[in-house]
Amino acid sequence: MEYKRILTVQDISCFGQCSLTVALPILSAAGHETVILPSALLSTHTGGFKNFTFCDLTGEIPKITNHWQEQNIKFDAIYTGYLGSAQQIEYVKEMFKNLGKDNLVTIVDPAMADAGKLYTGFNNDFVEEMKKLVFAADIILPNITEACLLTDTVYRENYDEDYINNIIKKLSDSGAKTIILTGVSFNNKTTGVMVFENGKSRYYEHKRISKNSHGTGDVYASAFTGAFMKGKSAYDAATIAADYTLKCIENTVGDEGHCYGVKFEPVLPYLIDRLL
Ligand code: PXL
Repeated sequence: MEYKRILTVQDISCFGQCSLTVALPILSAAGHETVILPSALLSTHTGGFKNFTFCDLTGEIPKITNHWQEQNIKFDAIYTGYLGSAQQIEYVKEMFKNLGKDNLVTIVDPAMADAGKLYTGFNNDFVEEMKKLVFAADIILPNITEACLLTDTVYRENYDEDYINNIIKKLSDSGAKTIILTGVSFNNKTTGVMVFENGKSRYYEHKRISKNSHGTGDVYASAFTGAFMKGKSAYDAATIAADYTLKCIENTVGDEGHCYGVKFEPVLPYLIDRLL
């Protein structure tokens, strides 16, 4: 059984089932040693809450990573999610250089936008910095909005395969290696992921639930990382993560009060089974 040491860099949103409060349990359930580096501390995530607190932890990052270097602590994978500032992107690039074991896998979820809009607090300068990180990573997991921002493509709600293939080509031409493009939907009933691996694209289509849930990108990227680091191919990891995320959404839809995240915890046994 693969037991890998994975560093994940993203914020702690204390309430809201996203970023580290999702990544740590999912990666642990996938059977990996999970090391966290919080990029910021927020009372809640920024999607739909007002007056949330935000404590930027950029200043802590080099202190923590310097200590790890002194202790010769190295990682099999570095997986990044929501980063709080352009400076943090610089630091992550240094981590890629300094904190990896020989076969380091770098996985970047450019968590910064959805449904055609940047998340609160981000601007175009951040997008420009994020391009540098994305094109230096082994695997990226943008949604369509993020992929459009990364490739200077006009975002469209309705599109065809040519539009998606063009985005994948632009990402690949800019240096992206393995691409997991999430939320790709060609009709009302289904959605899926376009996986570009070893120079070829493959689409995985599954049921679409109309509810737009918060935090599903983080659930997806964490499950993908857990599965990929178990030795699955990118396509197989992408399908396992898609099936798991769908089950998390199904487990949440009936509960109108639970709109800030998905109830991913009771479905962890399903993910574990798929990884055995
Ligand atoms: O789920 C992505 C995410 C992570 N962290 C914070 C967020 C969001 C999305 O809005 O606000 C703080």
